Amino acid sequence: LVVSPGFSVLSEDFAADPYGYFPWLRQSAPVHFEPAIDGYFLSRYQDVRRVLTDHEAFTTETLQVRAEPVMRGPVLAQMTGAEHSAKRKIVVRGFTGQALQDQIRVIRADAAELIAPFLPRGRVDLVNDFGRPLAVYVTLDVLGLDKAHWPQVAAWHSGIAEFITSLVMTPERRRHCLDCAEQLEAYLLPVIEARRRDPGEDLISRLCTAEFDGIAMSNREVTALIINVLAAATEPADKTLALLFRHLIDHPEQLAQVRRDLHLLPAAIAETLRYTPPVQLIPRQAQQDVVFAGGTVPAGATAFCMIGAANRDPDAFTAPDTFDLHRPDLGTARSFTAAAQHLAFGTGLHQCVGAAFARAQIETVAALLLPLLDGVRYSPGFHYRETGLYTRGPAGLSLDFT
Ligand code: 2IO
Repeated sequence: LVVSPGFSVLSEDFAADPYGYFPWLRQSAPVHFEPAIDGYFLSRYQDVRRVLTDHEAFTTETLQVRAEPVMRGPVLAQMTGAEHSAKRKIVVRGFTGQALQDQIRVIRADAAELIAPFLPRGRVDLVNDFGRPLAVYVTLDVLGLDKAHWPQVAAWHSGIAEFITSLVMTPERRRHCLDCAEQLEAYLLPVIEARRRDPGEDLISRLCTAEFDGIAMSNREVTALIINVLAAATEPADKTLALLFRHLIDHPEQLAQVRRDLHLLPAAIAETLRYTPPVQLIPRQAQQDVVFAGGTVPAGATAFCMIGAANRDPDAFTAPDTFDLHRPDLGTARSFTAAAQHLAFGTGLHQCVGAAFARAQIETVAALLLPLLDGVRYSPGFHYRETGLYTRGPAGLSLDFT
């Protein structure tokens, strides 16, 4: 058994600054067992890569308990074989080509609308005033849902996200999260029925009209994929945008370079994802005993891949704790593809299906904001704080400009 005396991922100290613990974890406890969670935490780049690509030894079965109760059915990441490739393709088609071009236009319009009221004030909280509502707005547009319902959908989303991203949960919180999921399911059902009768160009219509093995998907299958997309497109979006601005403000030279040449934005986004991945943990279930240099993950156990720790492993990146959009080992052009060096989108068969969409979204919004937020800086008295162990990002980011 690999217990590390005195250390817990559930401690307040770790929550305050996980990055401070990663060197020690990789060095001295690369397979850290957490009794309260009954899970093994892997922090080395090569070990994480192995877990995510050895699909025989590690499966996504753990999502049956970690996600399915709030997804109301199986998500893409749970599927295997022909079903997985067919349904993944349906979702990919909803996020590429003409669909993506249309989405980019919608994203620009949504961002312009949401930032407008803050421009005359010269101050905006990039997370709470802008990023969070924008993330929900954009997701609703992609799904073809009514944007007027965004506060309600945002509330359901946060309950669902809380369920997926909690390592321990009280029965009361669990009940609250399940209530959110059930209400969202009830809200979606009539929409699904309507799209079956009268499909449009949106993702829900695509899911309703697509066939797998000559058969249309059931309401339960469509619902789960909608909630899957809703959670995956919303939860990390505001975090990534705020982290990008945080790092650029902290590195004024790189901010100036990006301002001068917006073609550097993809590199800045990729480096943000490497340096501070918004999804910090990816769970898998061991199908057999798996021996690592630092310990064994036993058959049946949950292994949590620590993406933030892996992305700062000196065996994978030189000067890993430095934010440098010019780093030669980043491979910007590949950073949003299956050949990415960083692990922010995971890797292997279940690598993020929305990576290209995520890039387009953050790039579009940042390119719109940078010229508007002239002289952008932290508001006086602002105290920076990050929250979250599973998904992690700034609690707020109050910025002044012009
Ligand atoms: C939605 C953490 C929001 C995914 C998940 C049950 C499956 C899968 C992920 C990401 C982001 C979430 N897991 N997206 O880590 O679809």
